[in-house]
Amino acid sequence: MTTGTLITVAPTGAESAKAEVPALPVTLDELLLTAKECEALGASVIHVHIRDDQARPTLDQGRLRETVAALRDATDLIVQLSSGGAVTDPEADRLAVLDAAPDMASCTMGTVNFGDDVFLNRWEFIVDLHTRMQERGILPEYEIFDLGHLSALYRLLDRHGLPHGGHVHVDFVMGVPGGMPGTTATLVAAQQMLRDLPAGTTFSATGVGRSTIPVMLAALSTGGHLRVGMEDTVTYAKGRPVESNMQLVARATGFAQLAQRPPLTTTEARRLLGR
Ligand code: KMH
Ligand code: ZN
Repeated sequence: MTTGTLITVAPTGAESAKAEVPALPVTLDELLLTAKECEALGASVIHVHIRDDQARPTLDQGRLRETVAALRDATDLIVQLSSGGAVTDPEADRLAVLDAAPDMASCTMGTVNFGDDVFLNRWEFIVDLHTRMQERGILPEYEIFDLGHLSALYRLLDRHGLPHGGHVHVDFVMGVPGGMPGTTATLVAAQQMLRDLPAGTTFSATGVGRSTIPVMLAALSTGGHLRVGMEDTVTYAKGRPVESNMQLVARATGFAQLAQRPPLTTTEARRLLGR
């Protein structure tokens, strides 16, 4: 059954430098303004990475808590913290992200080459993240950078049970150099593999860089949901830098409406995800 479209905005990420991408929201004020405007345009979930006073990625506990509280105060968005952080972040700090008690947190389902770096996600670490989220009532978004990560998810749920609330939601992060390509064929293959997961499993997809549009169109036509934002895309079209996250959310909303799958409200999104 096709539903409306859950739109997640991933406004900041850990990879782009503010000096190179001046429109990137890095302060709390910039993040809150972005969050409010993206909610008004159709986003219902926000995937959050935060920065320090020098605009460098950080997992500082105080800042994370303050960010979660401020987002809840200013918006009705479902707040999803990144447990992925930056490729240099230690596992202990990534686990401690859960102490900030977000509604959701990402949980990447395996190691992947990440450009010239390696995004390390050991099995025991994944199990730790999953079981701590189960205990604390935080909904994981299982991030899938490669098709084998879906086999790992199957194994995780088989051995350690469903997330708190029982709903399984995955996000295909496509087009990372070293991960699965951002193509329709790959998205269809990934979607087919979801058949092995519990009935009712939902998915979003995001295409990094120039794969953003093909992935968005493929996701909409296969019943998937969308993640967009400057974490994944800093070029709007050839030779045109992204002006703001709002520009990307507006484009996603437009595509979703054309597909006759309009954006879910935050209330509808909470119902879909069981939050
Ligand atoms: N920054 C990447 C290394 C996540 O948020 O969980 C990892 C990432 C995934 O962005
Ligand atoms: Zn992220």
